[in-house]
Amino acid sequence: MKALFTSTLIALVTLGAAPVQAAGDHAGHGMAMQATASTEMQMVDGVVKKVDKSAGKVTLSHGPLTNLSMPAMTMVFRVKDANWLDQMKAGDKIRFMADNVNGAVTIVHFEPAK
Ligand SMILES: [Cu+2]
Repeated sequence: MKALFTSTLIALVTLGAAPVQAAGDHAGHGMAMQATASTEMQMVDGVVKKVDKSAGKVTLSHGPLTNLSMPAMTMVFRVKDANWLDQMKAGDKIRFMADNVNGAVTIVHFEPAK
């Protein structure tokens, strides 16, 4: 009777722990996959043409934006974080992600190109 109780307890502990472990692995894996996918899809090269801090906009010559079905061109972008405008000046090469935010094409991720 005591042996049965012990093995039942071990079984319960094992069953209880396994789903938690599996869920943790799964969540971490999902996040990693998503980050990789969005980076590959949306990070685009651009060259700064003009920065308009008062309007919160920057003019970029950019490569194709596949997520927006947009070919390479020169155009004005809004920026999600106005502080990024302080890190850009005409002639700078940057890498960025753009998305359509409330009808305005907006830079949602920015980093200086190395
Ligand atoms: Cu464009």
